[in-house]
Amino acid sequence: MAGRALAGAPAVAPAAVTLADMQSWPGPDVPRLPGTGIPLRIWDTATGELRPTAPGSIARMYVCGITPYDATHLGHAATYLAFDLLQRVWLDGGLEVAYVQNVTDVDDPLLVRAAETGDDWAALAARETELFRRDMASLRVLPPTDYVGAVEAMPRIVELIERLQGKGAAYDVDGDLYFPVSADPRFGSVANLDPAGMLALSAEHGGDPQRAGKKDPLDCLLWQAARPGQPAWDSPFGPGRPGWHVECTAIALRLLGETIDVLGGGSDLAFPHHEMGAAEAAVATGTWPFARTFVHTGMVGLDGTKMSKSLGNLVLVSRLREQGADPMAIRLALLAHSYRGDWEWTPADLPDAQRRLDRWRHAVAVDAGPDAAPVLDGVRRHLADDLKAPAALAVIDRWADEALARGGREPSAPALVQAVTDALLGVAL
Ligand code: 5CA
Ligand code: ZN
Repeated sequence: MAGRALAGAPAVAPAAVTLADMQSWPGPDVPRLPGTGIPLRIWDTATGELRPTAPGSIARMYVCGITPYDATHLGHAATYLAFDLLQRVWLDGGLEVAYVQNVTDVDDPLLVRAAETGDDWAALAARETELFRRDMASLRVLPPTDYVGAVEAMPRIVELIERLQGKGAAYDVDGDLYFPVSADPRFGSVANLDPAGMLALSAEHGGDPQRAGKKDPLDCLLWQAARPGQPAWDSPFGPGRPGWHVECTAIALRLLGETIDVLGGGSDLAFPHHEMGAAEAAVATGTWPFARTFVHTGMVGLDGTKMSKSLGNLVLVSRLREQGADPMAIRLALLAHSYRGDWEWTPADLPDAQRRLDRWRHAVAVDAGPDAAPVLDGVRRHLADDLKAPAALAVIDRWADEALARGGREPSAPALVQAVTDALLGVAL
């Protein structure tokens, strides 16, 4: 989004600097609720504990965005919804939120898919990013303050690589540049894996532990020299394109500063992506930790396997919408699962959510209902406690059951419940 962006150290006012021309998506208004929200505690992967997020007046969050080579599936949607809830809790607490999300609009999986289908890689990325925007808008996911493509961030990525070079934290392997993980004495403290676990995940998620000439098999690519038939950008290191991790690190450092409150994504990003990003940032800035909390969502599966674009076992948000699903029912279906654990999508999820949505809609249509102050309090408490959405939904369920079974005497209660589901759960009734 060509909008506000932040530069420099924490606790500065949003500056008029911007990195991006990439458009975000239209966000819904978030109603203000009576009273004040509760400060958020959330599970931090790095320390393995629930931690308070205690930002200054501005909360800074970076959430890894899509690699746009295929359509948004329910796993992506569940992940972005978790960070949407997080943002809603912060907003309810009166914080201003600076939220940056990237689009990995040039990377191996995108180039491979484009080559397979004979598509132009940039056109494929543009098309799938546009579909993602529409999916996010339909689900009422709050947009990032800045939505940034890797391609448009190229000068910032090159700057960061130069900065790492200046610290002696870049070396050449046959023309490609690598980041030595040994440069960060705290390397490994995000995902806390043993060496065998790190090697396995590195191979699985875009790393090249087998490549000869590296100092450590885990060292990750900073800049890949141009390959025939692939897009390349000029740089002081020769024409080429950036490695994946350094892209996110560069965008986050540039727009959010040296220390952010939350670095987020699915659990498959904890290692190597966020581990490498945190190490690169720490070496470049001399500041640690890069993020006060590393927040990871569980993987959504289908038929026993993680939903994944590369495997193709997908339930697409756009397909469900085409088939006539109410986006608010899709949203409720995802919120019915705790964000932290892995879970399986089943055919019952959507009809169950639709029934719940219908019930809530009937309940808020009554003229007067049971007192809704405990609903506000309950939903606030559950969400501020590690985003316990299923428990928050149960609070609304209880009020709706009561309203429909016995009615109530509070004429303002239905409107308050509606405002609570809108502001905190993002569900428009
Ligand atoms: N572009 C990179 C991040 S910089 C990337 O991982 N893109 S992605 O399109 O593969 O995934 C986008 C987000 O969805 C990531 O946070 C990823 O962890 C999450 N994600 C992918 N598959 C699932 C799934 N099955 N369940 C939950 N979240 C998922
Ligand atoms: Zn990322």
